[in-house]
Amino acid sequence: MASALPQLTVDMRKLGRTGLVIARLAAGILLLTIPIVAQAPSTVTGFSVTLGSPPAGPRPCSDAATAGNALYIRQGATGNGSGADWTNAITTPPSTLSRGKTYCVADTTTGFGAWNITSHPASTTYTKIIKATVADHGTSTGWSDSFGDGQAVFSTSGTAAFNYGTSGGYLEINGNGSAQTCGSVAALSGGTQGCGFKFINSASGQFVMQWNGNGTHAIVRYTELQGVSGTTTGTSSETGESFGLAAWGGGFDSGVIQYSYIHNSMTNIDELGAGATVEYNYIANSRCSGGVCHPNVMYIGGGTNGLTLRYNFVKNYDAEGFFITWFSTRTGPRNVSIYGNVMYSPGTEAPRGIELRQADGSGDVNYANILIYNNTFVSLSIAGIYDRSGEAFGGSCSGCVARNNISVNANNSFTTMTQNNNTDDSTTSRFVNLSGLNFHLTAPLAGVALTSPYNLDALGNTRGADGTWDRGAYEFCSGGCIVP
Ligand SMILES: [Ca+2]
Repeated sequence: MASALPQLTVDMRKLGRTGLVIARLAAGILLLTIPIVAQAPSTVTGFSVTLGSPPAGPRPCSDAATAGNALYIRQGATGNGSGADWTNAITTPPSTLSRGKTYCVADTTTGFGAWNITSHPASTTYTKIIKATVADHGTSTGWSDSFGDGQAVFSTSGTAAFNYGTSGGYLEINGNGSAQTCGSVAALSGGTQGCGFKFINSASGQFVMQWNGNGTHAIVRYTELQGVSGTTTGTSSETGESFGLAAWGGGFDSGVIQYSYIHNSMTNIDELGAGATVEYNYIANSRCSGGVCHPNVMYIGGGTNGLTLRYNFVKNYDAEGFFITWFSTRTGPRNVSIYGNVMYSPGTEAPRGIELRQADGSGDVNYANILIYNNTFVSLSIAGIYDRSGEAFGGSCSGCVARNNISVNANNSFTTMTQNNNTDDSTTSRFVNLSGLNFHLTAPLAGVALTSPYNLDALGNTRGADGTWDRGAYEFCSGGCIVP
């Protein structure tokens, strides 16, 4: 995946099947050979990116089986239910998790109902819930490859399709996929969302995945979360307040959501705790219609102290995108880095990219250290970056900085923010293929050089390696970009 790529100037002509890259430092003198993950070669044709096959990644089920820590879950198994192998698999996801175990889960047939976890002993040793695949399923006893070529689905029309209702934390939910199969890279490269786990809540005003008050250091990856608002434009079928992944009251501290497809809830991510990372996700259809609802892509509230929000693709939503806000107390979100995201929402009600606003009748909320770098905002009828400090009940913003962003048909209002090298116009032709969701640039568009970790784009390209650090989510690389 992108993070594994070498952070050096790479000559694409020398990228071969041998697993070696000949890298050339800027000084042009030193030659290095660097081992990379073996995979089929990716290609760059103009700026149309074709992904290679996924690299061989971690094999958590196989590793757990080797270590003697694996338990197996398979709907319809007819053995003794001990979980010792696929024949004797557990047939219903347990409400009590055994700390440190790896639960390998087969494809479902009719689908499970809700998974409500009520007991999980506290420890910093991770417990893992892993989608079994053909390539990674642990024991072969009782296994059929037909158990590992689809999704494991959990659905409800109740409170939550997944609920973590205990305090232990350190839980990983992993659909065992790749950037090519789930999340923003797949969405923007013509892939399909083949996430290993899928949680569905078909009820209005409820939760798909709930970590309220619980779940420190949780990890969710290669997972699909589907809510109830089914339409992409026009009137949404959701009339209540529904949530995709929610962590009210301090849940999901230091949590990670990555390479996931989160869609069709009023607010798709809501109120994560301190220190969370949200990256490489495809987030779509944050929508609702009705008097009580107020759709946001991601509600970032006062519990947020430290948040990395990067490399996501956000499409089709009705109101605030990434909403920096709070109420009740004066301390709002702080220490938030938002970079390398694409937000695109033509034809929806009133989308804005990043909005900073809120207060209550007793005074303004204070936001601090909100950094907005190298994002691309397109077709957002209200705004791209929208700082509403200065309005009555607008809040106030200190250390809020916007640089190197591109807004096309998405007007910015920086108000009190520090800002430079941002583009705000209606030039859709600067993108390679807007209707095809290719937001790469057709030509350089110089921004200002920043420091690490802002020096890579979502595909792992080093910004400024060709002498020009470009604006927007994707670096323009003279001579071609490297791709996953
Ligand atoms: Ca460049």
